[in-house]
Amino acid sequence: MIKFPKDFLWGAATSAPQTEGAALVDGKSPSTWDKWFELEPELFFDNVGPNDTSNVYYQYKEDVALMKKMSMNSYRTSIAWTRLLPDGKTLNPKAVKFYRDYFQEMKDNGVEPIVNLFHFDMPWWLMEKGGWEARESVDHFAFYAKTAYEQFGDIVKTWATFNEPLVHIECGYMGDAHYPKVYDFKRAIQVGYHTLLAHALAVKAYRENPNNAGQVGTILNLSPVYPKSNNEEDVKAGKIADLIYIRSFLDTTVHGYFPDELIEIFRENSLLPVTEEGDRQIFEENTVDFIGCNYYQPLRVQAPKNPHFPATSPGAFSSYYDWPEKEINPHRGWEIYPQGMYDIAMRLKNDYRNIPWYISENGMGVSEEERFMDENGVVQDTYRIEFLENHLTKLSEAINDGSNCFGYHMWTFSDCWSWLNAYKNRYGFYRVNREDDYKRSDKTSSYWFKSVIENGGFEKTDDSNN
Ligand code: BGP
Repeated sequence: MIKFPKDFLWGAATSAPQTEGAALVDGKSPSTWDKWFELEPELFFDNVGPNDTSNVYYQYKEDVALMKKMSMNSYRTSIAWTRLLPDGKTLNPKAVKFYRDYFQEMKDNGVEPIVNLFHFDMPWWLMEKGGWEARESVDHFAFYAKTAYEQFGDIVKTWATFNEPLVHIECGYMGDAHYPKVYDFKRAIQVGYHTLLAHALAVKAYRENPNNAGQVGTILNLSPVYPKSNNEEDVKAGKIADLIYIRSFLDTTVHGYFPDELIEIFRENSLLPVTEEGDRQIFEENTVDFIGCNYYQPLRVQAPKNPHFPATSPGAFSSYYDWPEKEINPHRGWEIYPQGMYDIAMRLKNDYRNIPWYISENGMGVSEEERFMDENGVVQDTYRIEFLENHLTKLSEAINDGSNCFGYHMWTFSDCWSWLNAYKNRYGFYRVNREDDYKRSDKTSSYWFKSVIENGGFEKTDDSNN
């Protein structure tokens, strides 16, 4: 039997822009996603945009009832900045009502809300001023955070500042999966710096108000880095990738400072961001209470194929390594590697003062899941159960080895909109039948997970191979 601690948090995660819909309704202003869809709808799978997601703005009660049915004790979503403060300054009473009702509905049904402030959804008005590249964004964010705590802090006791800050930096400034889709490492570093500073100021805002008696943390995508081999060049590449993708976020938010080695690399290559006096102290004084770890896949690297200096991209320091033995989820193209969950759990224990943390996302996106629907309309997602079993087994090993993990959240609860991929890949415990008034229907993983929650664990089946 794989057993978990008694008060373990069991639940699922999502975000406002991926579920709510009602993108420009009741006073909400556009985010970069709303505007980008207006400008280039053809980039979005099946032309489905953020105005047409899972209708949670109107159907949240239905979802919360299903959470209760599954015996879940916690759930993470985010607040849309553009709904709460459409112009960055003026409180939107309809947003206050919606979120208060939604979070209270969870509470009333035994589901603890974990609320995140930023899930890739930069307000358009702020993007027009430069987004996270502009220093003023950090003060706007701190004001938004303070407002959210004031409006919902009596109901919500666990707050996260950002979801996966690496992603809007990397996909927006070193790739084309997020707006403004430019490729510029130096600008990306500035965006990263302001994001982390905004995070620290949001932590500060929480602690400054004595009425805030809960926890504040952040949610990072932590993909453990594995070099191709033990040869010196590969190991060095691994070390730098780890500095850029993991330590720049974890050291700053947990320890309160940027790693010296990273500062040195940026200095040598004229990549240092613009900072202001006093910033260092803000980082030092505002470390987190907990970490949420989103774990999907590891990061495998090797010595850079085409080293070129001065560095214009992280590719100058390491190259991606395609491990021939990897198991892959072909729908998303992501490696499946449960051992990575154990390794990151032990890293948090050993290098990050065994800080309290939880798995805030882990899951498997599969396309055309209607193929697996049985005659009763239930999606037989046995592949998802196997995925969960294998990851939870590794997580329980890490807990037994002393890692301070307090929960597990699956991505996601009911199928949701996945950015440019829209509804291509489905991740939920429940199917969202968009063509049938967004009705929710069961997948077998929801029955399996309910029994795990109720039994505090599960009996491992023979055919799972980890
Ligand atoms: C994480 C994000 C989520 C979610 C998930 C699945 O990186 O926090 O927002 O989307 O990944 O990825 P995708 O939707 O790209 O398939």
